[in-house]
Amino acid sequence: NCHWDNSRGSLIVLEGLDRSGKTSQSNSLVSFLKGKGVPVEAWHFPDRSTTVGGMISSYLANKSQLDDRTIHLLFSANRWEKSSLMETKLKSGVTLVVDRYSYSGVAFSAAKGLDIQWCKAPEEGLIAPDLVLYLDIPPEKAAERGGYGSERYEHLDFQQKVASHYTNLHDHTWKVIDACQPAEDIEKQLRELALECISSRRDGKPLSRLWL
Ligand code: 2DT
Repeated sequence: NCHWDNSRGSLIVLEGLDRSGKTSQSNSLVSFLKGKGVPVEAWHFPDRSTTVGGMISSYLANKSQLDDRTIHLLFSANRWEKSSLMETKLKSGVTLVVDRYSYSGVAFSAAKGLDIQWCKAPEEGLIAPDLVLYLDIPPEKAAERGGYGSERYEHLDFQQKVASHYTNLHDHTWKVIDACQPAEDIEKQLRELALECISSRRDGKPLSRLWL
């Protein structure tokens, strides 16, 4: 274990379709980094623990109805309400591994037919990730894995639209990982990419902001 102090933490985001393996891969990555002595926390959006998160959760469970723009803005508000804590953590040297972020926000709402620029606007100014790990799986394969729950978006035709919108969001921070590989191979690639990202933060690269 080397010294991770005197540098800010990294913002590492995992994205991908439902059933791409995102959640178990982020948990495994966090345990690995902890074992390396990296100060790290696992985060997840939507954060269902807040008042806004409660509204989102009830919408996802089909227990409440909201129009597409309203729910979009709530997802965004849910990131904004966490953004100052996020900044404090990163500046104090804690790396955050975040399961879903603004890319889910845009891809899922755009899949409903909302304008992409409109979808991106409320995300502008949120902290930009240092690294986005995209677990790439064909929607048909993800559906074959089974285990779609009863939540609103867990249908093949909708996931196909989401996948096509994710493709348009790739930028220089993205690494696309083939999510059809054995879990151990994916794990290994994520670990390498994360460690590389965390060590390069020691050069003091400042936090940047999304989409400005
Ligand atoms: P989880 O199954 O990961 O809890 O996600 N979603 C998520 C959006 O539509 N917009 C967002 O900004 C975010 C973060 C993806 C629940 C669902 O919420 C969708 C799946």
